[in-house]
Amino acid sequence: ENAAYQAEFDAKVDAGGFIEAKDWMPEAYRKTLIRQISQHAHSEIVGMLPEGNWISRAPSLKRKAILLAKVQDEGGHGLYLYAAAETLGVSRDELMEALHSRRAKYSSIFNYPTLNWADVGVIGWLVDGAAIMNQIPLCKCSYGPYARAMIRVCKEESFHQRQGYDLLLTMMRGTPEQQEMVQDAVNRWWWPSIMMFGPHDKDSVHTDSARWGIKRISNDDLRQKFVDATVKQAEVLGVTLPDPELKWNAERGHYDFGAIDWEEFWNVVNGHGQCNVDRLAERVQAWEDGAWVREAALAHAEKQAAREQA
Ligand code: FAQ
Repeated sequence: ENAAYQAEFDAKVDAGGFIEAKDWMPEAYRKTLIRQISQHAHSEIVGMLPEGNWISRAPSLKRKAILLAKVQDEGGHGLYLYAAAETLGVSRDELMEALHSRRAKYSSIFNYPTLNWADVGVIGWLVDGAAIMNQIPLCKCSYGPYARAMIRVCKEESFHQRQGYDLLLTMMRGTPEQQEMVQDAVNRWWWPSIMMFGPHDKDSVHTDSARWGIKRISNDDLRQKFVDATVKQAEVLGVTLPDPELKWNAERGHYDFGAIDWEEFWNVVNGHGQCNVDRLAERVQAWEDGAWVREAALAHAEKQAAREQA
């Protein structure tokens, strides 16, 4: 019986169709989706922290309003994605427990500190830029609830990317000090941003993910697309990307770039980056501080249910 279900599943995936929550699916497919979607959700939620750090110090009311909206959007993406993961039969509590006990990962990028105001712009430009590059193909991934969530998320990320670029353009038209802040931020965020795409394809262990139509484009191909798109944007902005080996390769039709420091990448992924301890501590604290809200909501729901029965 399973073989028939499997054949139906394979045919649907091969034809570019969507698998829905109540459809039969291989256990390994369910597992890798829960892993990826929940880690994506955790990244959105932890990703609120580096920029959240600047809300109270934004230089104008306009920039503060933009930043507030952006950080709220990230919170919304996280909740969307937790809900998508829950359709696969895992509970919100289990997902949170996995994050808080460090069993689940979140993106390496959010373990770097935001040291100056230009960091907010560079996160929008490079980090949201990389996120969009990675998420556009996910709009067509084989799992319907994840694919549909990605459509709205990508639209919002596109606003995030533009606000970052706009912020940087403004600073680059400003004083020499402001220009230096932008270059300093670019120097610190460039390499971590291209690490976001994950290990080289040969070291990417979740190869089934491509076969099942979850990842439509590989880590290295997405990274290359991102580098190719970003070089021209850096020129317009008037900043230098901190890679002396970055140059156009006419034969390949792509930019070549220098070697990634994988030791740094795995160090950060495995909990030893500059901010890992603080980020997680903040999330755990927020969860504990919010306990009374969860209790109140549950008590309210119980009361409502009892009233309906009476
Ligand atoms: N950081 O076999 P692969 C955002 C792990 S955007 C940490 O290649 P896979 C928006 C990987 O999990 C950021 N860990 O894995 C925003 C696996 O470990 P595991 C979030 C990483 O899954 C912007 C191991 O290495 N976006 O939040 C990283 O096939 C601004 C082996 O790797 C997404 O999550 C990394 N960078 O490919 C918010 C997108 N890379 O799970 C606020 C969806 C790899 O076995 C402000 N996710 N690892 O323990 C994906 O597309 C994929 O999961 C990849 C990794 C491409 C990230």
